[in-house]
Amino acid sequence: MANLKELAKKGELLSGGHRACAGCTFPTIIRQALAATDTPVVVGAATGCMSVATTIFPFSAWRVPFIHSAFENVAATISGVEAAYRSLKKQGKLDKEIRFIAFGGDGGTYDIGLQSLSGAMERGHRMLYICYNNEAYMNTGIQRSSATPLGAETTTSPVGKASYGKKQRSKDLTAIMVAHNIPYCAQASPSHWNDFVTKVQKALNTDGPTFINVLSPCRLGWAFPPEKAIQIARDAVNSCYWPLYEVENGKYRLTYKPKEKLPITEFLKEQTKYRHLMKPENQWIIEEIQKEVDTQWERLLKMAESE
Ligand SMILES: Cc1ncc(C[n+]2csc(CCOP(=O)(O)OP(=O)(O)O)c2C)c(N)n1
Repeated sequence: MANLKELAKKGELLSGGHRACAGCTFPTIIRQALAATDTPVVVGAATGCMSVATTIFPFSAWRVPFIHSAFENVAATISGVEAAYRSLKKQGKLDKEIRFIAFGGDGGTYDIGLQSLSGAMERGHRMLYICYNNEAYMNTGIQRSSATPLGAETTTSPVGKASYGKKQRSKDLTAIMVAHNIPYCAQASPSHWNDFVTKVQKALNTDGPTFINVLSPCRLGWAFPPEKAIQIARDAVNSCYWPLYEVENGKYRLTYKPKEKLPITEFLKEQTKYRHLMKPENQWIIEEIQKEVDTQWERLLKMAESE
């Protein structure tokens, strides 16, 4: 368990003055993740909103060493840095404890960077990969990704007479990462800071590859008033749309159980990308989404109970 007073004393490792939209959740995610570190860290980020908005040349909002890599290879970049670190340690040229974190958006993680992420995890580098998942390619204008949910409107899954938005469900990347048999894997949300910070601490203390998928509501692509960002993340968790759980050496554990499971409409209704679903002719899509959420939640409960 993280202690808020202790975390606050550490100071922030992401400065103000970056160019993220007001109400964007990734600055909160970065701050929470870096607050969890006790040793120096080296961070890499794939091309995407996070790298673009925090490192507009010649400035950087990062108060830690930072490497911007291409869209598809931040996991390879950071695994290379980690390998060099291990070599220097072995040669006796370095004795500091340093940790390595790679950040990627869902486009850079679920889609284009999946091969480099899979490779880094399989090779067993001691690094944490954090996917900040805003469920679309936001930096280039809200195109659908494989993390975009069923029925969501994006510029490449537009809503109109011939279309109700994205026709496919989102890929379950967390499950794909669990299938890599890495020692630590989790889902988190910035609305539950203690849960997230504790997960980052656990991941960084794990001697091996680790992965955390964090939901990152996007003010622009999901379209909600800036002040609602964290509430929307909380609704995602409380509707069980985005369950908080961890898988440690193959063992599933729910890290948060909502007292009252909200209906999925509570989460959907705040976002413009689902506005069309509120029409009677699209009611069936909401029912589909609810069914999928219920099925996945039941599955997760069973997985956690059977351990
Ligand atoms: C190989 C490659 N394809 C496409 C692009 C163009 N591009 C840059 S950022 C981006 C979208 C990033 O989306 P995501 O990873 O989800 O991050 P977000 O911007 O949503 O934070 C795209 C398509 C690129 N830089 N490299």
